[in-house]
Formats: sequence, structure tokens, C-alpha cells
Amino acid sequence: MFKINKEVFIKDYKRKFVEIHGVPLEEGSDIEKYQALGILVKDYVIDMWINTNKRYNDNKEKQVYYFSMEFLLGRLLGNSLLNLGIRDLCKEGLKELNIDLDKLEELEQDQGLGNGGLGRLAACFLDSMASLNIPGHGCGIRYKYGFFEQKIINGSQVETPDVWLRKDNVWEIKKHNKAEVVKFGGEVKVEYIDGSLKFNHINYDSVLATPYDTPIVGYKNDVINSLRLWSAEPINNEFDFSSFSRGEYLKAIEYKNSVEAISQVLYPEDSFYEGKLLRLKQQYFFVSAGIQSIIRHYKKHIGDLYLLNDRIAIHINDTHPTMAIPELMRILIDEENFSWDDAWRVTTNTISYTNHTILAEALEKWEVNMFKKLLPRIYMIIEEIDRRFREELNNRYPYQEEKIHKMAIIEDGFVKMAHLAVVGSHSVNGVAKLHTEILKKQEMSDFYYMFPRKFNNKTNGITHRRWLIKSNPELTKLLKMTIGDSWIKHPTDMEAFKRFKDDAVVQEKLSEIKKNNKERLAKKIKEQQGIIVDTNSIFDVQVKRIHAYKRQTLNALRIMGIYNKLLGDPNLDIPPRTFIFGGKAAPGYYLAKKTIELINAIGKKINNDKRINDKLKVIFMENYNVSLAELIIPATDLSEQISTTTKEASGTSNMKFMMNGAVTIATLDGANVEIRDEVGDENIIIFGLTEKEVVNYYRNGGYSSWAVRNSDNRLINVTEQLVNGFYDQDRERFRIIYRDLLDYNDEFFVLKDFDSYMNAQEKVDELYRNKAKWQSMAAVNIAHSGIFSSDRTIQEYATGIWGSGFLYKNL
Ligand code: 26W
Repeated sequence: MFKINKEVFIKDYKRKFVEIHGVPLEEGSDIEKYQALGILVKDYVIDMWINTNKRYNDNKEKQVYYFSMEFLLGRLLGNSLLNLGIRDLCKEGLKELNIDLDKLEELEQDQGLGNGGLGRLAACFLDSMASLNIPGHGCGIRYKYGFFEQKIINGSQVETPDVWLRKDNVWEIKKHNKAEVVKFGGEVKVEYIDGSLKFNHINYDSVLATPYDTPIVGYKNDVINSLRLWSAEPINNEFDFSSFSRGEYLKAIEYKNSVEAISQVLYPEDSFYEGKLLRLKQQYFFVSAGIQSIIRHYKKHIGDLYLLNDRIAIHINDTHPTMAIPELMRILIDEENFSWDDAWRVTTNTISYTNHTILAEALEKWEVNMFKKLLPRIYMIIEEIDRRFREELNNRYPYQEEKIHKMAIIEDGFVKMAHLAVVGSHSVNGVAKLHTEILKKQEMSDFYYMFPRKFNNKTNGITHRRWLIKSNPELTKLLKMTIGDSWIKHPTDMEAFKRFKDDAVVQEKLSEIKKNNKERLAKKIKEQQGIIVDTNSIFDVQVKRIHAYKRQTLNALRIMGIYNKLLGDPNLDIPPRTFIFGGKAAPGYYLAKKTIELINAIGKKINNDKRINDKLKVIFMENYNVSLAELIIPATDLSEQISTTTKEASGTSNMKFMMNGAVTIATLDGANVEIRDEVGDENIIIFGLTEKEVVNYYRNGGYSSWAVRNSDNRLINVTEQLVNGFYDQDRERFRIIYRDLLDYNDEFFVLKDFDSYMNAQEKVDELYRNKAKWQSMAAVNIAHSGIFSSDRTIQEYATGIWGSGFLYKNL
């Protein structure tokens, strides 16, 4: 394990500071101090990084490559120090220099190259792979602008660009000599040479893909894996502009801009697919660069490409990197002279695929004409995959035209990426039990019946190193004091904490820790919005992307309902609550943006209403991101997981909250089902329509939101308040929400679940009043959260899909 003592660290740090900034430490600014520390940590890591790679090459260990359009890493300094095992030492050393480590850590910009759950999952997986000594690396895009920053102005979301590279990124290393060329456009010439077909791609445009590598530090095991992000550059970056004529000069600049556009910006859409050419370019760009570099490395260190799938595994995070399949086929066939059948065997055995959503509007399908023009050779290969697959379908289901149409890869002028991903990989997994069942029995049932053995479940997880040890140090200390620290390497050992669920001293300690974390958050709320919140109130939190299916609207209507009740009876005896929201809406998603406006309008009214004696406060936290999550989650009493059953594939914040001792109110959706199974019905509050009921409504109809509303006075009141000027003089402002719920028949059953949600919330009040009961529930939730560590998830991927890793080898 990496070893260093405090004195050496202090000396190194002072030296590094002077070396980088050229001024004495005492004269440096905080941001300079942060930078020096980051660069020093990277220095510490470099030798281990080289050694890890050398070991991987020497031992020819199976390498996993996790391809993802998104990696939502957040900040790296604190977690790298923690995983190196030197955070405490550095903290003390810096203290001697009068520097506060926590403060320096907060100066780091979040690396926000992801939208939400899918991108954060990829980041948790990198942490777990490194920590479990599994040779696994990320491959993605180095976006110049990450996920936009959200400002709330007059209660509405305003987007500003996330210029995360404004200051140097101390973690990355640019590898000029590892650049790859990616080809777009042109045509394919087919020739018949020596008895076989040769495919010659000509007249294409080349783009240079330059990798930036970031070290991923394993937990106290000397393993450093890599995250490789590709940046798009013109092939000849050194333009000699003076030699161009005027026309050529402008053309040259246009070309440079069009190339750089590829890695310019992360699409701020999640769960909604748009079919934009630039996004298709992005996908092929990083997939092609990634596969080429893997093959180059493989040929140098291993050699026999026919054994590729014994030595490497490539995982595709949703369908966004599906072109890994035809790209690998292309290289094997066109460049390595494989036969189709050999290339297909190697490719399908190398690639595995995770599905993250069943929302129809999120499924990628690219227009054939656009695809063909941008990627002529890749399109040809997909056509051939489709032709062979149809042949197989014809043999299996003769004359069943409709079924074949439904399952084909190219159909109705579109390339269907999910179909290509299923056909071209050896494993297809969902991200929670219920989600996988829905894939098998409904969304992908035709494929499941054809390839039953491909389908499997891998319930998501979260890294307990970031989401507990780093973000909740006091709770970590309590766990260590009560049950030791074996759970750090074996998270399910946290179950031992259950013994203390009714222990008065531990309960007292738990509530004190929660209170302190709430104070921390309250301070931030005060700073951000000037609002003072009561840390004795229930911190009732819903933080996640704003989306109709996640039902922030249900939460909002509930708050409106309670407020009405309080106005009717100001002495109503209910525990005070602070409702906290956070989350971004896709810039083009009008309804989601209106939902943010509604929450802010409710807050404005309620927070200023003296009649209700500060019993309720509504806070919308601006710019929800990984770092803010690390502050909010440990301070939460009640975790809101209220999506329409069947719609949330898994959810991962639900796991983070329980691990930090929040009690969950939830529908039986996604991983909430497994959380319920773990903690038992008495330690979670479940409400809402069941899967069967939802499926039945969707299939057979029979739901009338007007009828539901008209039978419930509370609903009549709250829906009317959306449009009668109660929350905004402009009666049209929330009309779209009203109409969505009533005129469009409430696609996500918000009104239907309202009553059951209100009752469940009353149960929360009752449980919260009984302090001992509440703390005991919190303790049980913590104790059962170990299974939701991404270490468990990654072990399942490694043994069940990738065939990689030496589990527990280092323990
Ligand atoms: C093409 C546009 C687009 C972009 C991203 C469509 C769909 C996506 C993702 C699949 C959306 C996503 O992040 N899904 C979430 O994945 C998490 C990790 O598995 C799950 O926990 C969430 O339930 C799921 O919504």
C-alpha cells in the first residue's frame, strides 16, 4: 500500500507549490494551493499507474473496457486521497501549514460529464473496478462543456455553459502519441481481389481523436486504472493560415470548427432521444477511437486476435456506444482479414450491453439516409448483420412477417440501436430485478424468447467510499466504533449494525449526526437563498432529474394539499417539514421547466406566509450536481422515490439515501422493490399503484383523471389552484401542468396515486414523532445498505458477464 509520512508530505507539498507557481506558499491563493495539491497527488499516483499497467500487460490479465457517453465523476481530490489512504495524514499536514483541506477540496470544479443516473453509475463502477482489483477502464468523450449549470432566476431555470476546463484540469494527462484517426463520410469501393471482396473506404474526412487519461485510484490496493476520454482535433492542428488564400482560409477555419464541434458539448437530454447528426458523430467518434486503440494495444501486447474475447471484454453503457459492434467487425474484416463468421464470433463474445430505460421516447433509432452518408462502411456492415438476422428470423418464424418487421435491425428507414445491441452482444442486462423482468416479459420479449440465455439482471449499486465514507464522516466513525471496519472492504458486513437499532446510545448518536449534517446543509441553504430552515423539521428530499415520470408534480400537489389543510386549521398538529428539491430540466423540456417554476412559486408563497408559523418551508436548490448531492443526502430524513411504477429502471439515489440513514417513501418501482425486500415492510413506506395495475391501465385503458379528481375535494382544490391565480397572478403560467394532468389524462397517474401518497405521508408524520422508532428504522436502513454497494454489482458483472478479475485476491 502507498506509504508516506506527514513530514515528507509537507516537504513535498511546499516544494511542489513553489515549482508550479513560482511564489512562496504563503503568498499563494487558495485555488493555487488546491492545484499544487492535485498535481502532487497525481505525482504520487504515477508510478503506481505505470506499475498497474505493466502488471496487466505482463500477466495478460483480461481487460474490461466500459464504453459510456457519460462519466459523472464529480470532484476527484478528496476521493483520490481517501483511496490512497492518506487523506487524514494530508489533512493534518496541511493544518500545520494553516491550510484547511476541506476548503481546498471545495474549490475543485465538478467533473460533470454526465446527465444523471447513467453517468454517475459509470463513475461508481470505475471506483469499484479499481478497488476490487479488476482491470477495468472507462472510455468516453472529453466534452469541452459538461452538463449545463442551472441558475434559478425569478423562479425559472436558466442554463449557462459549464466551462469546467477554465482552470487547468490537474487530473488528466494528454497522450499525443496515442491519438487515433476517425473517418467520416466518403464512399466505399468494393473490389473483388484474389477471390474475396475488399472494401475500400475513400474520399472520407479524417478527424484526429486525442486521448486524455485520468487515473482511477483503487481503495488502498495500489491499483490505478484509467479513464480515457477522447477529444476531437483537426488532423493537422498546426494550421499555417498565412499560406491560405482567402477562400481556403475561411474553409480551413470552418473545417477546424466542425471537427472541434464533435467533442464540444454533452447533450443535456436524458430519457429523450432526438436523432441529431452531431450526436451520431459523437458516438462513432469515441467508439471508433476507443476500439482502434484497444486493438492496437492488444496486438502489441497479446497478439492473436482470434482470442480477443478471452483477453478483453467491452461493455456498452446503454445503446449510445452500440457502434462498437460494427466498428469491431470492420476492423477484423477490413483490416485483419477475418472471415465474416470469425469476426462475428469474436465480436459478439467480446461485447455486452446494459439497458437503462424502457421509456419509448429514449430508444435510439437513426435515420438510414443520415447514417449511410455519415458512416457508409459501418452502415454496410449493419445491413449485413440485419440481412443475416432476418434470415435467422425467417427460418425460425416462417411467414411471420409482422414479427420479423418488429424485430429487424433496419426497419421503416431507421436503424434500431437496441436491436443491434441485443443481436450483436452475448449479454443483455437490466439494472434492477423488476426492470429486467419488464425487459424480458414486455419490452424485449421477442428477443428474450429467441435468446433467453443472453438476458440477466445486475441490480445497480453505488460506491460506499464516496457516498458514505467521504460524504458522511461522522456516520462512518459511528459504524467503525460499533461494528469495526470490515464493512469497508466487505460492505454487507454493515448488517452487524442492525444489532444496535434499538440501542439508546447509538440512536442518540445517530440523531446527533443527522442533526449536524442538517446544520451543514442549512448553512448552505442560507448562503444560496437567504432562507433559514429549521433543522428540527423533517428534511424531506427529492433530488433527481426533473421528469414527468419521476413525478415531482405529485410531490408539489402534496405540498399544496398540506398547505391548504394548514390554512384551514393553523393549529393543526403536524411535525414541521422542510421540502427540498433539486434537479435540472432538459433545456427543451417545457413541462419539466414549468414544474421547476411551480415548485418555486409554491416556495415563494408558503415560505412567506406567516399564518402557518414556519411549519412548512419549500426549498429548490440551484444547480444540483454530484457535490451538492454529497451535502444533501447525508442531511436527509425522508427520501422521496415516487416514480410511476414500471418507469424508473432502478434509481441509485434511493440507495445513497438509505446508506445515510434516511427513511424511504416509495412506489414499488426499480430498485425500491429490492430495498423493501432488504429492510422489510416496517422500515420503508410504500404507496401507489402496483406494477400489475399500471400495466393493466396502459394495456386496457380505464383510467380517467377527471373522474379521480372530481371524487376528491383536495384534488379539486389543488388542481384549480394551478390556474386560478393562487400561486401566480398569471393564470396561464401553470396551465400546461393542469392540462397535462386533466385534459391529457395524466399519463403518469399522479392524481390516481395522490390519496395513497397523502396517507403514506401521514404515516411518516406518525413515525417521525416516535423518535426511537424513527432512529431504529434509520439504523436498519444503514445496516442493509451494504448489498447496494457497487462493489457487489461489479463483482456480479465480473463473474457473470466479463469473466474478469481476481475477486478478493488482495484481501
Ligand atoms: C438518447 C438520449 C438518452 C440519454 C440518456 C436516453 C436515455 C438515457 C439514459 C438511459 C437515462 C438514464 O440515465 N437512465 C437511468 O439509468 C440509471 C442507471 O442505471 C437508473 O438508475 C435510472 O433508473 C435510469 O433512469
